[in-house]
Amino acid sequence: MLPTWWLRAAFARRLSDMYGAEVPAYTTLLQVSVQVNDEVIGRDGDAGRLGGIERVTAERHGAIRVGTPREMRQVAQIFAALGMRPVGFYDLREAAASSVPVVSTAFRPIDAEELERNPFRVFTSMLTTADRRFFDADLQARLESFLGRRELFPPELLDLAARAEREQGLDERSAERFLTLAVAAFELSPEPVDRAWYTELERISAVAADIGGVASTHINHLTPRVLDIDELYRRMGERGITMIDRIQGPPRWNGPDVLLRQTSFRALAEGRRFREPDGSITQGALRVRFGEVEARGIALTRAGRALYDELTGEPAEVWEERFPRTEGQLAVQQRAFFRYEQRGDRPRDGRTPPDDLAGLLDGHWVNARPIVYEDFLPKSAAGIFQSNLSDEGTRNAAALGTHYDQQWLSGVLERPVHDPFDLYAAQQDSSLRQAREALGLPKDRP
Ligand code: OOG
Ligand code: NI
Repeated sequence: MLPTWWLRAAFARRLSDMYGAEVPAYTTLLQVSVQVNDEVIGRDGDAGRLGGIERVTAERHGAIRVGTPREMRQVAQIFAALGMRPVGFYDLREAAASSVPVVSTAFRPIDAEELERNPFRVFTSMLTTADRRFFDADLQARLESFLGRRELFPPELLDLAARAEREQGLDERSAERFLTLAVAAFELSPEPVDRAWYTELERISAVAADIGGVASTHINHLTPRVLDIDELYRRMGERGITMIDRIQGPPRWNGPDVLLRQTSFRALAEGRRFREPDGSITQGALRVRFGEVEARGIALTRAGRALYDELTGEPAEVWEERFPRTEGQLAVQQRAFFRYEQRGDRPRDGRTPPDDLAGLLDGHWVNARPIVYEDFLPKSAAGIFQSNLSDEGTRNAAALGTHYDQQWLSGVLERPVHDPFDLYAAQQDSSLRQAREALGLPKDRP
């Protein structure tokens, strides 16, 4: 029996091989990432603080886009087979200035142990076909009928996924079949694209065309993790690959790495066949798939995140004034999440440990190890979408948007959508309770 985590790791590896064959610049990005990571590990003894080199080297996130609640539910089933749960709700309609008519979640492992084994995550977006700001009633009807007719995932794949979820793994033969079908579902289809339909949607939004203009889905990008994203950015430029003009997320600064910094290169023209209005088949190209890379830092609490949101776009100097400058300050001010452990190496000399976190940290009674941010940032995600649109698209600002939220998504998926803050807080709290118990303190502070 091959367990869930093995299936996840194998899927991530095969998807990466497939994408490398389809988008050669991704392979270059991987090579440069490995180079940069090796160098950072070589020069910085503390580089493993936010994840061991083995995890970081294998670490990827992917992005996919689907059209309907039904397709979204099927995706959730496939990822459930891989131990990946929906976490977070992102409304990119609001976060993006251009026309990005989608709402999203991220499928990822949620237990620390599972994340350590393989943290593969997939940012998954769904087209908001009912949103009048983007689609009028006539287009909505045609779009939904087109999407309702297509089949992204064969029944055999979904059956195997349900079984893998139930039995928490698959026998070797079924696993092989499952992985083959799952990877194939995210390959670029050779089917000709209907030119008129695609163009009609593209006028509204290139994202809408990418999702609803074709009868299949595909992996949109795969993102490796690097330990020094500024250095990677520079080197990609040297290799002649043009990156977008900036790194999204916090600035490079003289303080702890927090949340997520990302950058990407522009979508490349890929050859695609088209069915023209007169029925003829022509050769053309589309630019939809790109390459992205990211550096991950410490997960922030709601209070930390509020401060981050306030400082968005501010330069390093402002961060140095306003953001906690050390991990210790982040911990004591409860701006970031840590895993706490009692220090066994410290002679107690008959003293009683203090009852507050600051005292425990100051007196070196406990160690605080940062909890890595495993999620995404809506503004960065919108920026990533946007940087790859050659055209703003159109939207009717006067029309009313349709409301979607985390609860609605849970209903669609028939699975709970987890709140990322709750997941980090649970990890932190249980570690702190254990540490306090080991120090002979009451588990919970009164
Ligand atoms: C997803 C964009 C968001 C990220 O890393 O923030 C994303 C997409 O382009 O489908 O992947
Ligand atoms: Ni991404």
